[in-house]
Amino acid sequence: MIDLYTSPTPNGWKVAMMLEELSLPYNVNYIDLAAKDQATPEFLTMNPNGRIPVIVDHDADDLVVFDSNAILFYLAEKTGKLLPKEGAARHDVMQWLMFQASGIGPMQGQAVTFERYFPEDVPAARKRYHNETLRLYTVLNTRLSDREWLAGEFSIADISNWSWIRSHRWARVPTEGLPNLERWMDQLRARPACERGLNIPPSSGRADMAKSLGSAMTTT
Ligand SMILES: N[C@@H](CCC(=O)N[C@@H](CS)C(=O)NCC(=O)O)C(=O)O
Repeated sequence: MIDLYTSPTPNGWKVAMMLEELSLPYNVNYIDLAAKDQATPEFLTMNPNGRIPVIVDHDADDLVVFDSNAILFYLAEKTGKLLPKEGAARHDVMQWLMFQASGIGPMQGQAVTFERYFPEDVPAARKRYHNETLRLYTVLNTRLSDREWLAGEFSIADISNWSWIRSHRWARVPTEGLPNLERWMDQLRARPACERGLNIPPSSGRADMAKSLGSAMTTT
């Protein structure tokens, strides 16, 4: 059994979607970010970075793994699914996974911060993060022009990137004019396991999204 410590946020949904895709049994432990559950001494022993998501795998000597992409990688390795076992295909998935971790996550997170939460309006910062996020979307749109998924078969790279890009409106970054990206998003939306993962833990809606994406200001 796996314990998942999470909240209704893009990084949290990644892991819930993965667990649903893999049909692995797991318990959901809701972490209230507004109440700072992620800053308690108990939580910090699991993740010294004080961020969700975290898993504890009780079938692997209570192994603790934090950071959403590290968790996706761990679960893919554990099950032998959604990541090729070797060769060029494996590196292909890993590079698009890292594209999310080092590009989409930080840039889109900052775009949301400067669009919606920063105490002052800083037009240069808003422009910078908007343009960079859009540029990254354009890279994905080109990548998807001749393939169904980002890297070979459906993989952890698709889950990771989509979990953020599906919230593009909250960042006020458009996807109009990026037809391959929109087609890919529709494919992900049509997967029942991904749909289930997006409701774990249940969200009270826009307010949760606001809190979680706002908090990305201090993260990624
Ligand atoms: N690189 C980390 C980032 C995790 C992260 O930023 N989590 C946010 C929610 S999406 C969080 O826990 N924020 C709480 C806070 O800022 O205090 C990952 O991918 O897991």
